[in-house]
Amino acid sequence: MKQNERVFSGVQPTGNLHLGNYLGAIKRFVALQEEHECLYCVVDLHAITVWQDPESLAHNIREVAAAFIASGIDPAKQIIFNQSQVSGHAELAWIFNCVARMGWLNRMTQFKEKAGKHKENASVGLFSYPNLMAADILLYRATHVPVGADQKQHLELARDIAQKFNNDFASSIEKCGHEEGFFPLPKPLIAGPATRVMSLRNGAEKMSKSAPSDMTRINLTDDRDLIAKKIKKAKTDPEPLPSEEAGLADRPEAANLVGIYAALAEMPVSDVLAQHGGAGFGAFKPELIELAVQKLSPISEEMQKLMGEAGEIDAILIDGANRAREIADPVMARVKEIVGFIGK
Ligand code: AQP
Repeated sequence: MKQNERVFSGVQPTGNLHLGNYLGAIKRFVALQEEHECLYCVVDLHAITVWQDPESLAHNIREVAAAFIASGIDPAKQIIFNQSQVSGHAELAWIFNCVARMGWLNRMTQFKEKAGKHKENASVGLFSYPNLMAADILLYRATHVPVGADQKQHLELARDIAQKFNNDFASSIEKCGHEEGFFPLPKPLIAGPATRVMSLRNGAEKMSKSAPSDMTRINLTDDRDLIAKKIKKAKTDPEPLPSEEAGLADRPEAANLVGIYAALAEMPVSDVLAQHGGAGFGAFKPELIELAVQKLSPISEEMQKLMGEAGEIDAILIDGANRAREIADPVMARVKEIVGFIGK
């Protein structure tokens, strides 16, 4: 790890954690922990930008923490915590509400998709969600953020906010004796064959927690039978798999299943096609089912075990929050000084 490098990322506790969340984010969190100092956050403040039933929210917070641990993140080495326990996230988000511009947020496609036709009824929090996300990252002056492709635009906004803060307060930053470019410009880490896992029923739609049909996604809590059923029923086309990647163009469902296979097997798409090119889905799907069950079952079994020990999960989150605060509090104190606030 290079000096001053720090990884931050978050997952919303909104239920139905799925294969896209795992391959696009959580699996990559695990890989990064070997070489980096990492903070992995259950972003519960983000979750309430749309209505959450309080009892389900508490369950879902523990479930995301359980998924982190069951996937292999070591809570003793890295920091696992839930966002609402560290008040700096909300405090810095407010300051960023005053740095970010309406025009920037108006361009965010996720808000447009989530608010849909009922924009006037969406919460103000849903609109300013990207400012909170910028605060999550910059509160720890994190430099690298592993996310799925859907978060690229929000990451670009976080960089714009960091840059504008650094510019707007440049003379104060200097006067307070802090280094020029107080906030780093965080880099998105979006790589690999599964940065955008698609719905199993429609290759044009992202696999998502909120899709009404459970058949569109593989949940991390699904058992062997359910995984098999969902993959068997996944939409495909009648052609056999191509032997070259170019042959997947205009075949979104086929590309999705091959991408999932590649990410689970940790091999490039070209190798998957070298092995399975020419096979029809009747032959490929059982292979994918075997692989998915082999990789996901240990995680779901461990999650189930951990969920039976809620007290232990809560203790891990409290410990993580204490350690997160040790990094966040001095940053927040400096931000307040830079902005011109007085007092402790
Ligand atoms: N389909 C996906 N493929 C790859 N990565 C994905 N991520 C989400 N969906 C996919 C990544 O998972 C991380 C956590 O996501 P989140 O829970 O914070 O929020 P989200 O993007 O809103 O997740 P969903 O599942 O799509 O929920 P809804 O249905 O509410 O919109 C992020 O790094 C995200 O990129």
